[in-house]
Amino acid sequence: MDERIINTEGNLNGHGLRFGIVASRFNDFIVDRLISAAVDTLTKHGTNKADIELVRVPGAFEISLALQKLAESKRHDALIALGCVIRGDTPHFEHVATQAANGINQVMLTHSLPIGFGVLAVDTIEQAIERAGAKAGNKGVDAALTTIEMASLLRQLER
Ligand code: INI
Repeated sequence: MDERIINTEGNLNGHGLRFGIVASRFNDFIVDRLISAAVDTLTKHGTNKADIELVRVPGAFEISLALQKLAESKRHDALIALGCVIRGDTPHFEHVATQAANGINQVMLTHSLPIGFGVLAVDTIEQAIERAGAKAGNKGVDAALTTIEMASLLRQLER
């Protein structure tokens, strides 16, 4: 890295940061694992449990509306979206998964608030299990790490 340029990067120190998590109940046997992993990751990186607010919504389609209300409240440094859409369960898989992703992105950009994206969109239950702590890691961890880094980056960019 050229040391003459101004280099700004977030870090993984979650101390003093406040997080809101919006998680859907649909496929809760998967989503509950994402929530546990996300909360563990935040606390391992220094965030107080009292600074983590968990909001549950019925399905992935409802996540963005709850995120929007949390964003409007300005109580958090960053938000995390957790859910699980399984193609096998529904012919309107594409709508639910795409609208959830679009809505989350819209809230993030409208409010300039980082939102970690941990909504699984998979073909089968097996693939969901793999991404919720089995073979392919846990997307709750990935979403939490990304969110800490982006919250820390935005704090720096706002200075
Ligand atoms: N919601 C999910 O979170 N995951 C799914 O797999 C799913 N399927 O399969 O239908 C799902 N549907 C419900 C949707 O998110 C809304 O809650 C519902 O359409 C009411 O608005």
